[in-house]
Amino acid sequence: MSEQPRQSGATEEYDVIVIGAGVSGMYALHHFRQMGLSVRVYDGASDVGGTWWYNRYPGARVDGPGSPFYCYTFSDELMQEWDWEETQSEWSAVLASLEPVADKFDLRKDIQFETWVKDARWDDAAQRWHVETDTGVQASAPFLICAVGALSTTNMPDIPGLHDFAGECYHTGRWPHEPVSFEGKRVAVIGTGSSGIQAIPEIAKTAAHVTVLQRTAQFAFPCGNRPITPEDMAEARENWDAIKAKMYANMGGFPHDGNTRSALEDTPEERRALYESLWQRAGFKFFLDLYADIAANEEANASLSDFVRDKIREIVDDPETAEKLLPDHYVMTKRPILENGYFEAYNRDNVTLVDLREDPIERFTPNSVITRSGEHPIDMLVLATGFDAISGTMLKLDPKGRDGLALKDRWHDRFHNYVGITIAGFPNLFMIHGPGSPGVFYNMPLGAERQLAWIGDLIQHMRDQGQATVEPTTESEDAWAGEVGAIADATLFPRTDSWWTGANVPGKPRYFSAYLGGDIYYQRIADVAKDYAGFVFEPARGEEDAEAS
Ligand code: NA7
Repeated sequence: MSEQPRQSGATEEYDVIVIGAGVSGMYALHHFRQMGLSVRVYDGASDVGGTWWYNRYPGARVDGPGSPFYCYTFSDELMQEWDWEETQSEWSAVLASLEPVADKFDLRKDIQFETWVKDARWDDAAQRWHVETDTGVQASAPFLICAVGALSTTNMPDIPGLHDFAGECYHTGRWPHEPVSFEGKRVAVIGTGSSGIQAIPEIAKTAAHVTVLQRTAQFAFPCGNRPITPEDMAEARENWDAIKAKMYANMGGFPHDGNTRSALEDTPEERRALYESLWQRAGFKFFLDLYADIAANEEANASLSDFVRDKIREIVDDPETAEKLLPDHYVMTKRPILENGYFEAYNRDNVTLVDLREDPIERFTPNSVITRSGEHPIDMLVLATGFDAISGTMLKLDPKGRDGLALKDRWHDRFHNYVGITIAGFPNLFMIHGPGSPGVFYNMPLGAERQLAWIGDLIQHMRDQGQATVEPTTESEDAWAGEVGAIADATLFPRTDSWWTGANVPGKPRYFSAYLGGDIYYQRIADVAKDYAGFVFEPARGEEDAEAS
């Protein structure tokens, strides 16, 4: 293996092909290059950033624990050079933090942008993945890294007449790069997940009218965005080693201690007092400092749900609107949302809420949306309808493994995988943030680094042992599924329809597929790497034949 790509006929040959130049794909390129491998990355976008390159809708910002710790840890220099300005950075600030990474490590020279991988196929005789792009590139490599994003394939609603709508229509996950003006326009927004809830108050500032079409009312918490001062940055830089160690040891990959208490250890008054103080402080730390059993115990869960519902009633002036905004699922079992004036937006004269449960959409016309109760004339439609998440982009890629086995067929009933990274029948294919891994339940840049380090170690092990291919057994996949399922079943997460359970996409296998154990996952995969139990290796074809003769 070498750093230099080769050419075989019309096919470009590399050691590693990476699909996706988002946070994970960028680090994959750097990491494998450091190992002395030749790497090629393909991405449909025209620059780095993945999800952050696409999700540039108004109000889009980090809705996790936030900057400066939503970041790579592999280079200490980056922490010395980055200058974050806000804890909940806007999408543009996240891109502005990734672009210098691409510059510093000269990543772009090995990334082919505006190039969509339309076919990825295992060639068993050559023991290589063969990739074909929509720009006509043919490339092959023994290793294929699918850094395709957990939130990248948009979920488009199937509503009669939608395609007849003649006004402007945008999906939040594919927002245009040109400025979009809402000035004087009547805008309908479908979807009240994180994207809709971030966008609605921003759109309402200038639109003539906003009609929110809500299918499920959501629990949303104050975003608590605050400036990061030069002193904050200096402190982060100074203590970076200790902070990193804490991130590695923390359940979610953040430098945070968390709360190990049960809600049931406190009286109802004490619980309310805690919720109130967290609400006032605001930000993602609300969730990190909550009782440990909020998402596992019904009584604990109800105490927080009641608190948030009361907050919504307090904030929203019109009692009828407030009532429609009250969620009725277990709090935290859909992605918890950080909002910036979402509930307050309903106190404006130009925002109307339509509860689709009692007043469903019947159809679109060229200039309106018709719900059961009547017609709403609109100039613009914003689809904040989310993603075919976690497994959706792998299914869209639909790689073909041994004997032409299509991933869609392998995954028709569930997302079979081992350690959340590998799939039986798909040798040398590795997923980042795929089903069976913590994915969106962990600090995603750090999670990608840790998964890629593990994959790099496995590739090194294969080089040392003279092995050409690796894939898991179906037995190890089943055991892994049992482990993932057992952890999830101890919580309330599987009881709610969400994109975590695949319920937002009709026809998708419906179950909770993420590994909820946080940092325990990384201990587990480190244990697996001690002897790679559960995997089958094959030497290079020529060597196997030579041994047999
Ligand atoms: P989400 O969280 O999946 O939200 C999508 C929203 O769109 C949600 O309210 C859905 O209702 C609604 N939806 C989806 N399809 C329809 C149809 N057909 N009709 C009406 N309403 C619909 O996606 P986001 O983009 O907001 O957030 C994704 C993640 O990105 C987020 O969690 C952050 O981590 C970043 P439902 O709840 O399914 O009833």
